[in-house]
Amino acid sequence: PVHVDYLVLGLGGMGSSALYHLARRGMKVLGVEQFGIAHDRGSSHGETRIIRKAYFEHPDYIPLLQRAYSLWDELEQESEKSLFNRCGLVVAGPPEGAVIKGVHLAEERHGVKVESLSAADVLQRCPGFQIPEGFEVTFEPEAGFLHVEECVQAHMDCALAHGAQIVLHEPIESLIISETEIEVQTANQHWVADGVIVTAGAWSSDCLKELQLPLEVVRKVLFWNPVLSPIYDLEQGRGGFFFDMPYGEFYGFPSLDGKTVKLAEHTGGAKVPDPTNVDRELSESDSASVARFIGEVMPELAPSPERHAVCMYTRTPDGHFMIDQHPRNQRLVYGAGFSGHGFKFASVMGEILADLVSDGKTSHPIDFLRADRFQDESA
Ligand code: PYC
Repeated sequence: PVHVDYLVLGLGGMGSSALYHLARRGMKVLGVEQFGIAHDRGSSHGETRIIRKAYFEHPDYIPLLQRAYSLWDELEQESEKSLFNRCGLVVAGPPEGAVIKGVHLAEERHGVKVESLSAADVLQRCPGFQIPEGFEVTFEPEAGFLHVEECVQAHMDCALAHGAQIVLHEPIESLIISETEIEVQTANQHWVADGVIVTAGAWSSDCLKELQLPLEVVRKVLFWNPVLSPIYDLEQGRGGFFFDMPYGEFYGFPSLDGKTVKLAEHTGGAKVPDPTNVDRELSESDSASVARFIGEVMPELAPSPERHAVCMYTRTPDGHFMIDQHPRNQRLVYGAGFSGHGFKFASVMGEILADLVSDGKTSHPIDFLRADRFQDESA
């Protein structure tokens, strides 16, 4: 086998960032990807991803988000690309629901800037939305969206500029982990590495079979529906939105092209037995819940999509990420189970994974994301 210092397996949102962070520290690193750069086969495609700090999932994510914001800014400067649009985010739901309560917890614990919108504010801030009876509406002005493929491309471009090497279109066949080194085999290559980062998204369980990670991959459909008026346009000052409805959570973005709005259901999704062969065709039942949401909340949007894309969520049992090191070899590091809300963290996750593989530790507060929380449950 050919010796390499560091390998990063999987160059999507998280892997491209890990590659960049190792390369910018002057480490010798090789990235391996089974598809191309910024591909549309995994979980880092579809034009846009929400970024926000009023993190209703758990307040412990907020310190990581503070760093993620700084690193996205740095990446914009280094790549000279526009990656982050701070258009703001409307979050609406029942005041006693986990989403609205979580937004207020973020405000209280970490001072995240959030405005509570009155009915009159709603008309001004988010016209074109019919707010369900009894809902509370908040607006986070520093939230927005990331251009997802451009972010992956920027991390890759900057990683290559710092000397990273890459091998594309090379699926991993096996990973052999001993206490001192890690062997990686593909159809054409055999490497032995001092440290390996696994950021394989929906393929993480396959890649790390012996760890039996408690991950479930689900199919998610993203929709672009035609607008009936310019009311949702980014150019008109509109932001993103996230609604906690009684039948699911729905989110979307302002219209970037003046013709369509991208939106999707965050909850639900059919289990994917084989991520390489996920069904990418649209069936009638795929759009039913989004059409219902549009009918109830977004009267200026057509209920049938003009186009769609299929991506995957890799979910953990509690919906929180899994960042850890292999119990037999701490130099095998993985970031997995981003559960459909991870992309905004890619900038800081790359830094954390690079810390773990090169130093064996990180100063970032990630204990709540370690894998042993699942062992504790079954003990
Ligand atoms: O992270 O805000 C988010 C999000 C919403 C839907 C999917 N991810």
